[in-house]
This record gives sequence, structure tokens and C-alpha cells, in this order.
Amino acid sequence: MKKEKAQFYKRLEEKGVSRRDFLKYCTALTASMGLSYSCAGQVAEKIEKAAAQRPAVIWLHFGECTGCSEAFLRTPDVGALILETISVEYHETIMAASGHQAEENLHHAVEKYDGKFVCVVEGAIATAYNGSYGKVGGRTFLEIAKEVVPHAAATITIGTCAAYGGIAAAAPNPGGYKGVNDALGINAINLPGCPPNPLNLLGTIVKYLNNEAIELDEENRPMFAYGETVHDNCPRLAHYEEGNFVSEFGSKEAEMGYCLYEMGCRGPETYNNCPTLKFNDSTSFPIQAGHPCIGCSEADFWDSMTPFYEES
Ligand code: FSX
Ligand code: SF4
Ligand code: F3S
Repeated sequence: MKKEKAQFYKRLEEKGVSRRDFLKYCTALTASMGLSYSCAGQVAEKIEKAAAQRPAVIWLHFGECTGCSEAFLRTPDVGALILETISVEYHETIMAASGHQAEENLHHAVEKYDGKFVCVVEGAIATAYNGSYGKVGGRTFLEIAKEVVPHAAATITIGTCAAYGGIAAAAPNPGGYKGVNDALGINAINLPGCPPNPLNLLGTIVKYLNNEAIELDEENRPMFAYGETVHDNCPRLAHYEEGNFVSEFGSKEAEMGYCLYEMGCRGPETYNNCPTLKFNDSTSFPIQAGHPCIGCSEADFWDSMTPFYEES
């Protein structure tokens, strides 16, 4: 374990993530898990333990925009932290192989890690017309998912598309797109968000590898990440209570932190820990940047929470 731990930190340092940076993300994760800041050391140990196991991950891409992958690939520190904790054996966006070679890689990875890998699914699955509205290399998403997912030790859906269907399933949805659980009739852990916060993926994998029970809500979302609404922890909450709303986007008041409810903020009905974890290496999140929450982690948000903008 000592050797693995040293290697983990060495790999992180090579990617430009110092121990200090590492502890910063442990602290963010600690807060999102509802633990006191003094527990950050324990979270660090759990990540070290997970990284020592460095589980094989097979990451499938279906109907989506790849924003979920971009959310961690474009944040150098969090991206490095995730990629050094898990071992990504197949991921179409970041692997060098293409075409038939890529397909062979998938086949070999499933065979090699049969029953042991974590399957992360990004994107929705077309189910109408035998899934013919969504294909990779001539094979339907449905076919690929049915072939790979049953061999996984655990499956996690990443993003609203994979969890609920997302934009691909928005009306009129001619391809019959569905979330992974609905399409396959399984019970994978859902990490919705368009995109979701990559630290929630890390937190989920770390809990799983530490054999900790992951408490889920009725939509299979981990309670540590989706147990409270955005509104519950919003930095503008005091203004909501005082009724200090803004009606004009980009106004001086918005910059000062007034509540965005009158601009259509969906924070009160959206379960996610964005205000605690934040995005872009934990620097900001939509409401902090002056934009109302559009409810991106809720099921059917494209149908039920639009229009996002209206001409006045
Ligand atoms: Fe969906 Fe992810 Fe939104 Fe995009 O791939 S959740 S469209 S951010 O990228 O699946
Ligand atoms: Fe709630 Fe949105 Fe206002 Fe924040 S900006 S207090 S989430 S309504
Ligand atoms: Fe999405 Fe709202 Fe968070 S739009 S990123 S759930 S603040």
C-alpha cells in the first residue's frame, strides 16, 4: 500500500497536481459528503486506498455531446485526479485507437476484466426500431450496451442523458431514446447533470472501492451528492428570503449576488451539490457566474424546464 501510495502521488505530481491541490479537492469532496472539514484527511486516505486498487474502467459513449467527459478532461487537476485513481481501459474520446482497432480494444478490455471492471456510461440509448437511431461502428448503442454492461462489476451512468435520456430523449424523440436503466432494465447508479460534476464520479467510485454503502434516492442518485437542492446551499439564498430578486440578466444586482428566481432559476426544484463542489477545478458554478440554474440534473429538463430564455 505504501508503495502504491507513493506512486499515486508521484503520478499526480507529474501531472502538476501537488499534495496541497490534492487536499483542496479532498476538502471539497468532504464538504459535499456532509462531513466536517476535519474529515478531509480521511477522504484523502480513502482516495489513496481506491487509487491503490486502480480499478479498470470501461467508458461507453452513446447519444450525447461528450460534455460529461469534457467536464473532467478540461479541468486539469480534477481530470488528473480521476485518471490517476482509476485505470481507463476504453474511452473513445481519449484513446489513440480508432475504427476496427478501437472495437477490438473494447472487446479485449471486456474479456480481460470480465466481472471486475466499472462500466461508466455516458449518453442515452436509442430503443425504437431495434435501436437503429444510434450506432457506433455499425452496431447499435443498445447492442453494445447489452453486450458490455452485464460483464461489469458495477455500472455508473454519467450525465443526464445516460441517467434519464437527456437531450436525445427530448420531445418528439423519434429514436425512442432512454436512460440506461430504462433501456436495459438495470439499476445502475445515476450521476445526472448536463454536465455532471466529475468530483461526484470520483466520490462514488471511492465509496464503492472502500466498500461503503452508497445511499441512493428513489432515482438511484447518491444522496451525498443529490440529497439537497441547489437552492438549499445557494450563496444567493439570503436574497431569496428577503425577496430581492433580479429581473434583468447581467444587471448590477445580479453581479452583487441577488436571487435569480424571477429570471426562472430552477434551483429550488433541482437536486445537486453544485454550490458546494463547483466546476472548473472548483472555481464557480452557474448561479455564482450570474446565470439561473436551468435544472440540468433533473429528469426531462429539456421538456419540462424550457424555454430557458424568453423574449420580453
Ligand atoms: Fe448529455 Fe454528456 Fe449533457 Fe452533454 O455526454 S448530460 S448532453 S453535457 O455530454 O451526456
Ligand atoms: Fe434559489 Fe436560484 Fe435564488 Fe439561488 S438564485 S436562492 S437557487 S432561486
Ligand atoms: Fe445544472 Fe443547475 Fe447545477 S443548471 S450545473 S444543476 S446549478
